[in-house]
Amino acid sequence: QSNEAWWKESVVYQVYWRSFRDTNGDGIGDLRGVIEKLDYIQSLGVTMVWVNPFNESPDKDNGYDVSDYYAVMDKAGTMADFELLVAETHARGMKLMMDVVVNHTSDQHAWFKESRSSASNPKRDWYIWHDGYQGRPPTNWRSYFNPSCWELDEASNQYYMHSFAVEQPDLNWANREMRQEIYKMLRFWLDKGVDGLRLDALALLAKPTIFADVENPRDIRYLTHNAGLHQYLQEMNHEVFKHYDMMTVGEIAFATPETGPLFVDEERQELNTLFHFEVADEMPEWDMLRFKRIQRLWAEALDGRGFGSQFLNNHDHTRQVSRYGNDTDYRVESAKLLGTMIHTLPGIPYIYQGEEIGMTGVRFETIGDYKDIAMINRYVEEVGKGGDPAVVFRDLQPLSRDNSRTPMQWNDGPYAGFGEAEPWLQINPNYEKINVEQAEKDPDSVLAYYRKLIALRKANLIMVYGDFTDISDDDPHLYVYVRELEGTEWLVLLNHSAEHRTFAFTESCFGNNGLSLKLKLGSYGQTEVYWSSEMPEMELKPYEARIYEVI
Ligand code: TEU
Ligand code: CA
Repeated sequence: QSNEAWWKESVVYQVYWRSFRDTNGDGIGDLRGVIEKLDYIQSLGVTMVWVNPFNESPDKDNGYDVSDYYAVMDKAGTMADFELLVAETHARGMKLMMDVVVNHTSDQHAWFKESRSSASNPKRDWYIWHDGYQGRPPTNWRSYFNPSCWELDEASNQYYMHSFAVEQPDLNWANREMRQEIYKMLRFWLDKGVDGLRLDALALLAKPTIFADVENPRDIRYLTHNAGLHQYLQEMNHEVFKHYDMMTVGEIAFATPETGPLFVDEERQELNTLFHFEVADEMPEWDMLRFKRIQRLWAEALDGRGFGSQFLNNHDHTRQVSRYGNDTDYRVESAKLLGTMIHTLPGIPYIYQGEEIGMTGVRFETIGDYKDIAMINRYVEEVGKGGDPAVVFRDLQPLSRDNSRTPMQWNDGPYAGFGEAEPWLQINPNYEKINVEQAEKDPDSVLAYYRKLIALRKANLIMVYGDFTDISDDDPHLYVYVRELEGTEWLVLLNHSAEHRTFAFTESCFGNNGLSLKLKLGSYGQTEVYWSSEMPEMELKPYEARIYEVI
């Protein structure tokens, strides 16, 4: 089964390059910094490196506002640096995934400048322009980052649509010519040797058919999953993807087990895989029963049809150990537990830089210390409506996107080894304890455990192709499941709590009376190897994770 489609067996490491390693002392990470650290990335055992957007950009939304799709932004480096990154990644047997933003551009993109130059410009229709309604914006729709998704252009007295910041006008995917330009751009990068595309904000490509007020503008779902979306993706596949040996992962907000398979069903020829956000966007804190239900429904929905993804954090969400684990008393233990879960559930696992050393979220002192445009705009909006600034600030801190964007902690020296200068975003003060150098020295570190976990997954296709059965029902702390492939069974036991917990096996767990378990990996580094069914219960320590083979 191996390599029938290599992408299914991927383990992806996400590099938020501006916070990874700064090599020229301007306080901002860069592509050369990624190259410098490729040996480290390779040492994790991952197969693919996803790099966040590095195209020319005024950087209002950290690169997600592209002003030139064919250029590399100065902060990131040069085209030669990028080409070297591709070559050096390949030289280490890994693949490179690029992040492409095709729902919108920057308002500084030449296309938008032309589009806004006059209502009769040929590129007018490349963006979404509408007349106002009785002196107000065309509809009451919100954007992700603002109270309205409409911005008035005074010169033409029309509004343009922006699903994100004002500086991120949405492209009009209904325009054929514009779509062809996007496909051409994708081919340009694929021809440079890019192996994978992470496609940003795809659920928003097709706009609502009717431009009218909605009853509840805050529930932003109306911006997503509109008619035409799947045609665009099929066309993109037909024009671009299917001509390359590549992997695609779509960022699909509000995908559900009902709609998700429509994107990744192999027969439909759209995308290889997707990110859904039923956890990261919609489950603010750990909720075991909810999480189990989400996993069960997605596994059923995708079974035999397509491949999903597993992640608990990325550059848009706070650190998983702070949000879904326990970053005080059990930081190391819970980081290992969450990692075990992500790498043993069905779907392609993603590691977000720093997760492998158990990096945590931060609390900066003032709003001025934050750079996240989503948080800042939200703060301005709430305070503008009369909210108490201190309260608004406190409420926004836990989920600020800057929690995950603080510089990578390489060592306990100046600037945590990130670079020679004050970084663009403050370093988490805990870098003196939590850093790569320390983790390298400690055989029980989260880092050492991640390496074993990834190696185990790569050596055992059951983790990729095995069926999934949850046998822990509605236990609120224990998550226990079986993966099964061609007669081989693996058992994963996870105790998501700060107490000792006992799991009682029932006969239905395995349907036979003899049960012998061979430990493949345990987060407490147990030495015992066999466990037998004569002990029908198993005790797990706080945040303990174990992976067994049933023999
Ligand atoms: O995020 C898009 C997004 O739609 C959200 O679902 C995201 O989960 C949200 O920001 C969480 O608070 C993508 C990028 O990942 C993000 O960094 C960009 O700001 C955004 O698109 C606009 O390009
Ligand atoms: Ca730099």
